[in-house]
Amino acid sequence: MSPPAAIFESSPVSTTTTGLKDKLTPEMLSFITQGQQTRLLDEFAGKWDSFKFAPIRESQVSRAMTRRYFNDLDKYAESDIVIVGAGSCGLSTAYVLGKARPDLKIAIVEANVSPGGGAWLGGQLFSAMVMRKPADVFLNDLGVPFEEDATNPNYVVVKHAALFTSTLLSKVLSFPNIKLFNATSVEDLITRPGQNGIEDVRIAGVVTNWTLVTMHHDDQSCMDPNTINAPLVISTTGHDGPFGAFCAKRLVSMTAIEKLGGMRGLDMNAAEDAIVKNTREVTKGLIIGGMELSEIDGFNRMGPTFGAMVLSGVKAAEEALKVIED
Ligand code: 48N
Repeated sequence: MSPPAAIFESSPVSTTTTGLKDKLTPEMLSFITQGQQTRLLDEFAGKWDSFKFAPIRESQVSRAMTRRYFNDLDKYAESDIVIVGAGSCGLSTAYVLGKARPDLKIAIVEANVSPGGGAWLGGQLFSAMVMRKPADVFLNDLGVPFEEDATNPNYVVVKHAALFTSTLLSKVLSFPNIKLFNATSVEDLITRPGQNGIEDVRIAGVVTNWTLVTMHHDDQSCMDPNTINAPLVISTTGHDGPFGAFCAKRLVSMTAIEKLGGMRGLDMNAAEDAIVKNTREVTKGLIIGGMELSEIDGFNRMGPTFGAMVLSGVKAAEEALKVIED
């Protein structure tokens, strides 16, 4: 089927590429007919000699960045919810909460410059991401295309993990009530005394610092941290990496819980069900989800499958709404 001539009249393709019309497959064509076609080539083609950016003064760039950042620090110093860790579980939690409660101020604190945690690859160096059903429900809601596997109806495959993570990240960052503080670590928890001493301590926010400072407290003079007050913290800091399972480990070191359960060996079936079902408020004001939970409860790990991460995010959001409404 040759593409309708009208499309080529208006698109740059017709001015720069001859004979392409017959090469476009219907799928390639769909990118043009769905309004994906771009006029950028037309916009700039042939005009480079006279090209010039609008004038700027460097301080204007600096003020454009810093004014906004410090406004955000001021605004989110009192948040309704802090999510620690912008991996697949933390971002899924934020996505569900952002859609359910656009009135809540949600701060996400992520230690890495780049959020996304372990969800940029499907496993080892392989890009396809497997999610077991019913996690396909989350992918449909998010609008991420996936393939059914003809040989096995029990899972779906996203062609590249980065397609899932970048879509989730872009949706979360588009919510006006959610702010991501990346390259920033949670290095402690804000606490309030419980009725019976340390055992039922209430978590009331997080202590933060630039990640590079957090990683070098031992080899440079202490640089005091910053804080975010919030009645609810949701920790999804994963099971590995420089700060894996941070809040779980901090609860032990402050003797709010006796010891970690310690993550068990890999068992996909056992691990994914357990993590989704047990995502919960582990102590007043602190919900733990995702792989961090395996460290608390001693669950198995599931390896290269991500359905439990997104549905643990749904469960964490549901638990958060119960706490907020109580
Ligand atoms: O991706 P992760 O590590 O954690 P989850 O729970 O979102 O997803 C886990 C998943 O990627 C797997 O591990 C898969 C399913 N494999 C399982 C298996 O068996 O191996 O994201 C955690 C995020 C990271 O981006 C960290 O940088 C960040 O949390 N983080 C922190 N951010 C701020 N402050 C901290 N103290 C901190 N600690 C970790």
